[in-house]
Amino acid sequence: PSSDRPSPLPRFPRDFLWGVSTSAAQIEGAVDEDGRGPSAWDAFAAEAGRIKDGATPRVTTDHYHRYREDVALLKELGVGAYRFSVAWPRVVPEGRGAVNGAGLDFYDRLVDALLEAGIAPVPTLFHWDTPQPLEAAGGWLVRETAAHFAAYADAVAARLGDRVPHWITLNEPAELTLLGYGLGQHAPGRHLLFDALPAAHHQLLGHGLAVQALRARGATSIGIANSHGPTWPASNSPADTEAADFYDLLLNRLFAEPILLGRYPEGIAALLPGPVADDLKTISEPLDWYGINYYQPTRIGAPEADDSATASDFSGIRLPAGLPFAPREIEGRPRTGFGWPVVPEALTELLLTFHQRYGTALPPLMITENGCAYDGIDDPERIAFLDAHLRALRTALDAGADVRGYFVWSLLDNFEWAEGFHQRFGLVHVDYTTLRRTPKASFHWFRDVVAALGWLPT
Ligand code: GBH
Repeated sequence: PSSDRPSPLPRFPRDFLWGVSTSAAQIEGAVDEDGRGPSAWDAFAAEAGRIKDGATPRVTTDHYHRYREDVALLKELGVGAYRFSVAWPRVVPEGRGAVNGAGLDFYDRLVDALLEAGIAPVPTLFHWDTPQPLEAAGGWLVRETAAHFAAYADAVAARLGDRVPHWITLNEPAELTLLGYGLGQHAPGRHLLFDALPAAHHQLLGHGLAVQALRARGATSIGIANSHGPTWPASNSPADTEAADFYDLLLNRLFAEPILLGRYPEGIAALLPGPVADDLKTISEPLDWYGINYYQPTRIGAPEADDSATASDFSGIRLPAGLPFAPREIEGRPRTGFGWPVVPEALTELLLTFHQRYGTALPPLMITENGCAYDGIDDPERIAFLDAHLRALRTALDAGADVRGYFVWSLLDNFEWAEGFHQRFGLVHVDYTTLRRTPKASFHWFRDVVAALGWLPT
C-alpha cells in the first residue's frame, strides 16, 4: 500500500558522485592465473578453521572472467563511479621486484570497459591482499613494506594514469591492524594486541609514499578509505568515558590525525616504532579528499571485574582478557544479518564530528563504503538501511558537512573475509554454484535513486 512507502529522498547536489565498491580478493577469484602470486588471504584461508566452512578466495564471484558482465550491471545501475581494488600480488607477484604485465593487463581492460560505459574508475591500491612473500617476512610490521607498496603504486599509475585521475591508496588500515595483526581474526592471523601498532604506522607511511608516487604520475584526485564510527560511552561515568575515549583514539584519531594534522594523538607515541617525525611529513601529504567507510557506532565501557579475567565474544570477534575497554551491545536497534546494529544518525554525528575536530585541515569527504548484510533477492531491509543512511547524510550536508560522494558496499555478494560466503552485502545476488548474477530489489531501488537524484560524470 502506498501509505507504507517512504517519502522520496531529499535532493543531493547536482555533481554529487554516486557509486558502488568492491575489492579484488572478495570478487576476482582466478588466484593463480596470468602470473598472479599468492596473497596473505590465500595462505590464511589454507589454514584449517580460519574461515567459515573452509571458504577461500580461489573463485569467489569469478569477476576476473566475468568483468564485462559486471560492468554491464554497473551501467544498468547508472552509477557515475566504480570503486574496485587492484590486487598487489597480480601486479607484483613477489611483492617487490618484477612487475607482471599480464596482471596489469586485466585492470587495463577493466578501466577501458568502465570508461566506455561512462563510469569513472576509482581504484584502491591496497585492500588487505598483501603479497604472501612479503607477509612471510613480517608484512606490514616491517618498515620496508611501505617502500615496496609505493613502488607497486608507481607501476600501477604508470600503466593506468593516462586514463585514471581518481585513486585510493589504502582501505581501512585500522581493520587490518586490529583484526589481522592484533586479534588474529583476519589474515595474517597474528595475535599481537598493542604490539600490532607498528603495522598501523607502516601502512600510513606506505600511504604517504604512494601519494607522492601517484602525484609524480599526474594523479589529480587522491584519497584514502578509512574506517570510522562514533564511539559512545556506555554511561557518563568517568571510567566509561575514559575507556570510550581510548577506543576512539585507536579506531578514529590514530588513523585520521597523522594524515590530516601531521601528528599522532597524545598517548600513542610509546606504542609506535622508533622516531616518526620525518615519516609524519610524508604521511600528511595533502589529499584531494578523505574517504570514510561507515558501518555503525560502537558503545564502549570500562572493563568490569569479570571482563578482565576471561576472553569474551563481541559480534563474533574473540577479545582477549585484560583490554582497557569493553564493547557493550547497543540495545533497541534493528540488526543486520551480521548482527550489527542499524544506527543511521551516527553517520550524521560522525561527519559533523570530523568537521568540528579538523576544521580547515579537512579536505572534502567521500563515503567510500556503507552497506549491510541481508539474505534474499527481495531485500527490503537493505533498501530501508540505505534510504535511512542517505537521509542521515543529507542531514549532515544541511548542517555544513562537505561530502562529495557516496559508494554502496557492495555491487556483488562476495567473499566476506572470515565469514566466507555467509554475509551477503551485494545489490546483486551471486549464486556461488552457477555464478549467476541476479539484481536484488535494492539494485532497482538504488538505480532509481541515482536516476532521480542525478549525477554528473567526471
Ligand atoms: C569493510 O570492513 C571492508 O572494507 C570490506 O572489505 C568488507 O567486506 C565490509 O566492510 C563488510 O564487512 O563492533 O563487532 O559490531 C568493515 C569493517 C569492522 C565494520 C567491524 C564493522 C563491526 C564489528 N568493520 N565493524 S562489531
